[in-house]
Amino acid sequence: MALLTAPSITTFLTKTMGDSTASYQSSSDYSSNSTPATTPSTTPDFVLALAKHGLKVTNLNAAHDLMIAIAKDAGTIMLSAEHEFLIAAATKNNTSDLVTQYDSQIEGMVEDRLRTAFPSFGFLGEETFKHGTKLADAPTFICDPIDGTLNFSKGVPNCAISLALTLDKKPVIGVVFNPFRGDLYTAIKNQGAFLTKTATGTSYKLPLQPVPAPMSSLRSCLVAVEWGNQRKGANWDLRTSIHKQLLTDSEEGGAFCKSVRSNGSAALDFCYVAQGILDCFWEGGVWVWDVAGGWAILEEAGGIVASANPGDWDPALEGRLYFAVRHAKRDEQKAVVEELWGMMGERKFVY
Ligand code: LIP
Repeated sequence: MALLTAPSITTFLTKTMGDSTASYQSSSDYSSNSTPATTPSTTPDFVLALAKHGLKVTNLNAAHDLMIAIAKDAGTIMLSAEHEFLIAAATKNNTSDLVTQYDSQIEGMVEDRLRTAFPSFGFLGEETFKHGTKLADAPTFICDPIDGTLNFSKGVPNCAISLALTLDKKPVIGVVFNPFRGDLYTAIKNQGAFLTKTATGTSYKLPLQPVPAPMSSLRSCLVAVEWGNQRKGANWDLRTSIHKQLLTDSEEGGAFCKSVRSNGSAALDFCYVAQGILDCFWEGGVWVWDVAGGWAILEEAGGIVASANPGDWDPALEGRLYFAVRHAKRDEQKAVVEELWGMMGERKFVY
């Protein structure tokens, strides 16, 4: 397990990532028992993408540090939420789709601070999203002020603020913070992904198990699924039938996966897959703000994101169709995706 102390990460990044051509060296206080910390600082493509937008790695690092500071302040707001306002949560699409006054309060704070520091960047937030808005190629902050609002309103400690920065519609920074567990997940493209336990300040490089356990098939997987809040029609039939097929004993034609888990926060599901405590997460219907932060973290932790629907290995961030798979050998990741796609046959989510 790779372990860093919080100040070490900052030193590590600022020492080595001063400009877009800086080489990325392992810090002397980085202690890993199996994975070297030497990650290439930049790929040629990424250097070009940054240059196209007039950015340097130092700009990404500054955005990342600010996003962390903001996420921690959002966490303080979440921790101090008052019961009377939580139970007064309003409904959005239906009674299982909630919004509290804290969602709007946090998003307002996030937008103000990010726009002040990076006035030329775009901003897309769950609570202020206007239907039909499309993500631009320009640098854009994406914010889900509280992912897992239902959990939050009920006091289930599995919810988080999720922030991302996208470039060319791809997530390049992710910050996901669950203040109830003190779990801060962070990543910058080509700089690795980390889990910091804020109670102790100890940081771990993700995935926690750098040499991944074999993942021969869905049978070996603990699979994250969510139920969503659309509970009728073809999408619902497909969702529930796949959940059943995942669980069913192979003697009756199912995948007989270890089990399924529904955590109530897509952002955290992505982070748990990045961490390696869950093996994969199959989901259709959530939105770009639910997944953008976790996606950046998962990719930096060696995971992949395919589509929830068969055939698409390069799903759009805004496409609402995701199958996130943890760090593993490439052929094992591919086999698990294809096994699940095979279970779907001709059926597809339509969002
Ligand atoms: C929630 C998701 C969750 C999904 C819910 C909802 P919110 O996001 O993260 O996984 O099942 O339907 O969309 O609304 O709490 O930000």
